[in-house]
Amino acid sequence: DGPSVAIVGATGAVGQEFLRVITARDFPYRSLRLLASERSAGKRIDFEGRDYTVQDLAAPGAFDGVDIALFSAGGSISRAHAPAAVASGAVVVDNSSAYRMDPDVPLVIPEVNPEAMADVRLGKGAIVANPNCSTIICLMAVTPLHRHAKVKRMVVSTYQAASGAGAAAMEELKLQTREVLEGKPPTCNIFSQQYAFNIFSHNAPIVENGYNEEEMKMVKETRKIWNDKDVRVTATCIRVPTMRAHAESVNLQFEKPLDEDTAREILRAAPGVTISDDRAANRFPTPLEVSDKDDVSVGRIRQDLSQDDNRGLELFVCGDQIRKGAALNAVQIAEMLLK
Ligand code: 2RA
Repeated sequence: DGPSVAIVGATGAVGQEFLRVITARDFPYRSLRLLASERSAGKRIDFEGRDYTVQDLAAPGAFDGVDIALFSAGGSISRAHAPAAVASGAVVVDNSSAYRMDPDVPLVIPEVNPEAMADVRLGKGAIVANPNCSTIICLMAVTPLHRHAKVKRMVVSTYQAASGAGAAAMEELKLQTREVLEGKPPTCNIFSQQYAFNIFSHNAPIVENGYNEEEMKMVKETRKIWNDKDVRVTATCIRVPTMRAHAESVNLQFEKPLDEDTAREILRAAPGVTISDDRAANRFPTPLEVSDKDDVSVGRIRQDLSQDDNRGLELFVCGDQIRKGAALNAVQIAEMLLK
């Protein structure tokens, strides 16, 4: 008697992770429908012992009877097809950026702002937006501290994995790494420059203020999720040659003093957060350590020595971009609909 679920983009990196997370969390779906653009329709996917054929999401009635539709197929697919799903009565959980800043669409991290989902319920078509992965990973660690001492300013530097650019980018990173080690010129199809043994400014387009779209997502989404239009946020997003987990250096300025021991206690109690902060062994969060894990990992917790009376804190956060940064967060939103 669970919900009928549709997955749009089941063949992509996040789509595949939707399926893994549904199994890992024993999500109680009554039926499952795999939808994709015509290009992928017809593909066969074996899931939980059943053989599914990916169907064309543009076909008439594609969303008939669907209670929850998980979308992760890019903004243009979401804009083209989410309204049809909503019209069929489905609650769409959209992993693209298409609707994140729409004032009528909740932008939700279940551990952070569940109240934003108050008006959403099964049977009444709606769209709920999944935040950008780097925003989710950052705010999972920072929000518990914000609730305690109110963040006045947040400065984030991200070190973003290949997975954020899709499965093909992950494959290209592996290919380039082999090529470079063999002294061959790197194959550059996804990015216009060598990625292996290199880092570069995030590939998102630069906007009129000189920031890129990835950085502006961090700024705008943080303000919407915290419902705080005044908090000062700035970011620099960098693509680094890791596979599927993002790392982020976060500098915080608080309205009220917050000492590092109190911060550590707050983070220890925070849902979905693991502390990895071993100064003696010099061991702190790493992308490899959090890969395929649900929790974000936080360390390098220390007072910001450039700020007065304990109003500044430094953190280093790592989180799996495909999992908590996308698929897990979306399935957790779906779980909220079952309560
Ligand atoms: C990235 N956040 O990591 C983007 C993907 N959604 O490139």
